[in-house]
Parts: sequence; structure tokens; C-alpha cells
Amino acid sequence: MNFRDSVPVVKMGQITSNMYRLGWNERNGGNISLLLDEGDVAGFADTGHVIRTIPTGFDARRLAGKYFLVTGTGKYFRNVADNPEDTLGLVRISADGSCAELLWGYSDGGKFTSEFPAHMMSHMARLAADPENRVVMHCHPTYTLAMNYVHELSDKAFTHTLWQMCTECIVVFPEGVGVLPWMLCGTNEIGEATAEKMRDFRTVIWGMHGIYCAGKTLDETFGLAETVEKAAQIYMLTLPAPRINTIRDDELVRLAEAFGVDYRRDFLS
Ligand code: 2HA
Ligand code: ZN
Repeated sequence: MNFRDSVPVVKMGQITSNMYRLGWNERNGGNISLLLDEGDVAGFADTGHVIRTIPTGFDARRLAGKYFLVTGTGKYFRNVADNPEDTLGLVRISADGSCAELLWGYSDGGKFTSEFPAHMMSHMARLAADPENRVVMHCHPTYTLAMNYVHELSDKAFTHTLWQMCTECIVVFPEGVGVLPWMLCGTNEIGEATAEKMRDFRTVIWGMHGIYCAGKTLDETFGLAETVEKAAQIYMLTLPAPRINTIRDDELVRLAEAFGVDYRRDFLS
């Protein structure tokens, strides 16, 4: 069997198609990295040797020996399902963390996403918080982005508004969302800032750019982005009208207690 028919590659095709159709990943927007076990990779006809090495551009030593399936730079989410070898790459981080060993994919000579530092640094931060974390996902969801232009960009204020927009929010992301100001993307600096937020949050908003989400599975991580986006959509749809009802803080507390989630108490007003 070839790696293109493996479960992780097929799932990446499904999730990227879904995200494209939701309008979250126009053109080459967005990127995903998925941590794999040796067992997910071994035994395929076409993953046995290093095709070439690609410099990481930062110290990824803490991820040495780990395998990642990563979307490629300049590639379009809408093409992943039809052409996974071209749009995805399977890499293993070298022992000294200075390069990624390509084992499959990037078949046109390409390389991983320009946001590779943000992905790998986020994996390091999330693995420290939750050893089962496997996914980092970046997208440009429409309403979340729209909300960035009309709402205060702070962890507390942004989280509180999202929690008020849908009853499920405080249950799905009780830790809240972290918010970064607009920053230049594709740099180690934005990677470090994202990873710093990822110590506390699975969701990080890149001001006027998009969302980073992390989780155990592609489905769960997608579900997190989807819930944030739904709340932002309700916010934007109701923005022009006077707000005469809301979910009050005492009701948010009742929700969190009923569902037994450990929420950011300091994010209530
Ligand atoms: O890969 O979304 O942030 C394209 C982007 C950069
Ligand atoms: Zn982006």
C-alpha cells in the first residue's frame, strides 16, 4: 500500500476540502500539521528513505525524531484531496532539530508551509500542556476575521464576547482564546508569540489574519475552529441591532459548573 492511501492522508484531504468549502482557506490560505507515530508511517511502500532534507530555520530539537504530515507552501487546500503527493509532505525532524527529512510528498520539489515555525513551536507548547496533542491548524474564517476589525483584541474581552454568543462556547473552549495583535506572518517571531499563547490556549487569534487551533485529532481541532467561527458569526450578524438579550455571567458559570469544565474565571466581568 502507498502512503497516499493511508488514513492520515485521506483524512487531511477530507478536512482541507471541508475547510475550503466553508470559505476559510481561499487560494493558498491556511496550513495544517499532524503529528504521526512511527506506526502510522512504517510499512508503506514509499516512505522508507529520506528523499531530501529541508532546513527548519529554528531549533526544533525538542521534536527530534517526530513525524509530521504538513501542508506545503503555496499549495491550495482545495487541491489536497485530488493531489496529496504534491500538496502534502511527510517529514521527520532530524536529531539536531535543524532540518526536516522529507520521506514522502512535496513531489514538485516544494517544501512545507511558510508557517512551519509557528506550527512546530505550537506543537512543542501544546505537547507540554497535553501529551496527546497532535494537530495544529491555521485558517482564515470569515466572521472571526470580520470580528477582529470591530472588537477589542484582548484575550479577556474577545473570549467573553464569544462565550456570550453561543451556549456551547464556554463548554467547548473553557480556557478561552488567546489573541495576538497583527504581526508579520511566516516569521519565527510570530511562531514564538503563538507558542507562548498556546501554553494557555488551544485557540489563538492572529489579529486581522486568522485562527490557530490545536487538538488531539483533526476532527476535534476543526470543531474548535468551527465553534469559534459560529460565535463570531452570531456576533457579526447581531452587531447592527441593539442588543437586548445576552447570556449573563451567572448563566455562564451555571453552564461551566453543569458541564464540569475548568473555565477562566478571570475572563468573566
Ligand atoms: O499559508 O495562511 O499565514 C498561507 C497562510 C499564511
Ligand atoms: Zn494565514
